Amino acid sequence: MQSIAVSRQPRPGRWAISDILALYALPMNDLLLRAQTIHRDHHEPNTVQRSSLLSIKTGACPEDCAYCPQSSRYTTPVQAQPLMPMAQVIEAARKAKAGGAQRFCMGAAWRSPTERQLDDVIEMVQAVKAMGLETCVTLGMLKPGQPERLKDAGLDYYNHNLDTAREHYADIITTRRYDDRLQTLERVRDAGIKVCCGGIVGMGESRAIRAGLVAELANLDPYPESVPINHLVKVAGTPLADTEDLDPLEFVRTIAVARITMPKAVVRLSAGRETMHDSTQALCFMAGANSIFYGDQLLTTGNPQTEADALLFERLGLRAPAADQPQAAREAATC
Ligand code: SAM
Ligand code: DTB
Ligand code: SF4
Repeated sequence: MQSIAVSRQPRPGRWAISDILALYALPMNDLLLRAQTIHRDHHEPNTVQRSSLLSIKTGACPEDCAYCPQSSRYTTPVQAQPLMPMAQVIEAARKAKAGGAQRFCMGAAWRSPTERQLDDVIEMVQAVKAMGLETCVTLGMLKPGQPERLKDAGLDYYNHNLDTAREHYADIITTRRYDDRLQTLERVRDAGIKVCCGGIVGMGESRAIRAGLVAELANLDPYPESVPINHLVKVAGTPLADTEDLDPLEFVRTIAVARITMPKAVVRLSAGRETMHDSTQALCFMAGANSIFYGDQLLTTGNPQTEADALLFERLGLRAPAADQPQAAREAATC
């Protein structure tokens, strides 16, 4: 019994779920002030980093993630597509760059890539990197040696989400374990690739589960450089298609709590913006979000039109950052 109690105590300087729940419970104005103050201590204010997404291999995924339209277990509007030819990837990256994206993220609906599949992705990473874009891929679980191959190809970020709290994981995904995810994250970190890791809210979870997800992320040592907070995109045919709506202010609170617990991370307001009111997005930026997915498409679902985003940024006085780095990191680099 004692060892269980001890293992639940956070190490010094780490976040207890009770501390995170206390943040969630603050009056909204106090929470936003605290998040915005921390944000300004570590980041250039009024700037938003932009990443574009491309699904390079779509659907027919053997995993059973209850939120995902790409799982082969569910009948959804997604049409499976094999690995995209290189020329199409380059064209998409060219368009993304011309549209103002700083990073190009390529996603594949795999449980785990084979060496042969990785060969193809490596060529894509090299080509996109050579275009002067930052590179990110999300390919599922990686075996030993695979992160090193991606690092050698010039990969900047690997996206691999924890998605929810450990205790909620088996309700959402049964085909892999939480520790499998953590193992890939450790391999990516050890290879010297920057970590992009976040989760999804609005899957019918309790606030305690949301706090548990944030605690897992914030207690990674070090915590991720990039933290995507996705709002569930409800897709017909998936088990979560009819999930009750999350209060938008609870989503804003989640962004604020991520900002406070991971001060230097770039917090991305990720999936779910297409149906999100502009005012909610504005509150998310006030709460410390400083990145978005930019472009009309996420992987298989829609995202706001780039023109609509440009207009929203103009209304909010937001601009692209001078460099895709937290201010503290830039200052350290120039000292
Ligand atoms: N198969 C790889 C994996 O699972 O890591 C990479 C692609 S997977 C689609 C990347 C991430 O997309 C998931 O971890 C999840 O966070 C997010 N995602 C998938 N479907 C979503 C949905 N309907 N709403 C919000 N986020 C979603
Ligand atoms: C992340 O955290 N969100 C992105 C990206 N990483 C790969 C994916 C969102 C997917 C939303 C559903 C879809 O378009 O298929
Ligand atoms: Fe497959 Fe990734 Fe979708 Fe899960 S989230 S079903 S692993 S593509």
